[in-house]
Amino acid sequence: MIWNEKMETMAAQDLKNIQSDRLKSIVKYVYDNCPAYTKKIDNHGIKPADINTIDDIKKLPFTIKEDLRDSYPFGLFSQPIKQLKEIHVSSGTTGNPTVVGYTKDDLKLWSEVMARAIACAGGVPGDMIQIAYGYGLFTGGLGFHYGALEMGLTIIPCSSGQTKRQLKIMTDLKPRILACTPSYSLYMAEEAREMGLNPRASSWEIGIFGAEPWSEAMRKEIEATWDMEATDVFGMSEIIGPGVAQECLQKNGMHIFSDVFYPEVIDLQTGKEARPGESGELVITTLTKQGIPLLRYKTRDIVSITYEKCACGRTSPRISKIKGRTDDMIIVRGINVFPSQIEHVLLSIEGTQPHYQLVVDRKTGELDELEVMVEVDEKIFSDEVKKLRALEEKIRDEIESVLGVMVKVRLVEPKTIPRSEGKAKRVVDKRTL
Ligand code: DLL
Repeated sequence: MIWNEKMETMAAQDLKNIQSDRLKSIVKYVYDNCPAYTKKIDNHGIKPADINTIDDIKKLPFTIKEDLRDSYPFGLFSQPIKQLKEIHVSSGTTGNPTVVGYTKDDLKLWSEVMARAIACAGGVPGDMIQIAYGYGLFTGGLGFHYGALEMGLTIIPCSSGQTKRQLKIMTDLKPRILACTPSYSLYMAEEAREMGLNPRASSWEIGIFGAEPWSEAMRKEIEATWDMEATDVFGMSEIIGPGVAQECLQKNGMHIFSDVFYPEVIDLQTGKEARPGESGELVITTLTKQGIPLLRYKTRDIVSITYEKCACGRTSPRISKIKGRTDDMIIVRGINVFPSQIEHVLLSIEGTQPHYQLVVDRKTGELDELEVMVEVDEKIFSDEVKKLRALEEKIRDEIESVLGVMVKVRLVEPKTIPRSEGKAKRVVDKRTL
């Protein structure tokens, strides 16, 4: 079902008109209510009156993560703190954490877009959903919770972790929808087998997986393992949390709810708009948010976009799977490496598991070394050394041909690589650059 027929199937020109009206209002709103934005817009040499249609968005300055950090904790807010009904804080690796907050209307918006997302994945009112994203300061658990409430689902708010208990709950209560990170769904499958359960017999028919990168090959793996439809959900705390974009069952790009989150894709080299189908950095403007609206926020996520109508009937643009980050991308001997490229190779090779970790190191005076640790299944691990070597070589050759950089491959026993109940840690960078 389509949750909001009007907004999600609107003709292109009508959508553009709404986006134009909303952009005009939001620019004036932040200019009048947030001194940091007043300054930013003034410094950019424009006035809110210069913004009349959605195409004028290009006249606006970008907002970056550092703007949020520099104005920590509340400097980019457009509403007094007492108007905020909920605050989330994400820990960064360096410097101040990022603080975001929601007014009552923002919470309504979040519920609305998450209801759209769950419907887009195939959920209908009356379904039971097991939410195994973390609840708390992370936006995953509560975002799904609000959307499910809005939709009229029966919620099991498991949060992440306590895997055996999750599986018992699934077996006994028989929820139809599972929401968690893709890597956690595979971890749960391992535990299920250990408990003597057959994952393919599970009650889950739909999975809504996101918060971390995953590949098409990983989707196939999850779908085959659990006998379910695995869909991708995208979002980030700064914009709203989960609920920025969601795949429908065509599984051909994530519908971005562009009447409220206006997307641009910016070419990394030229800084200009990338053509549809070409990769670039996703930039989002929140068109209706009140607490902490952001203009042209640079997400650091690399995607491509298409404006073609989807067979599901929705007219919203669709973004590709996240192809990498402008920052988590690692550079090894001058070559850009995305963990997703390696994942892709591993999943195409028999016997390897989609549990892997990249370790980058640089000894003094030497070149970067990239080691790929790959788990193999029990059967392969107990094979003779000759066979293991051959498999290592095969993986190495394939990775090297994709990346164009030398790598070391180390096969490790099942369950050696640390599992995560949230986002998997794919890269360990030991270099001091
Ligand atoms: O991860 C929000 C979320 C929760 C999304 C649950 C989906 C499901 P943050 O913790 O702020 O918010 O992290 C945002 O995670 O910029 C992406 O790099 C990455 N990310 C989120 N969804 C996907 C996805 C939540 N489907 C950052 N594929 C984003 C790849 C994703 N990366």
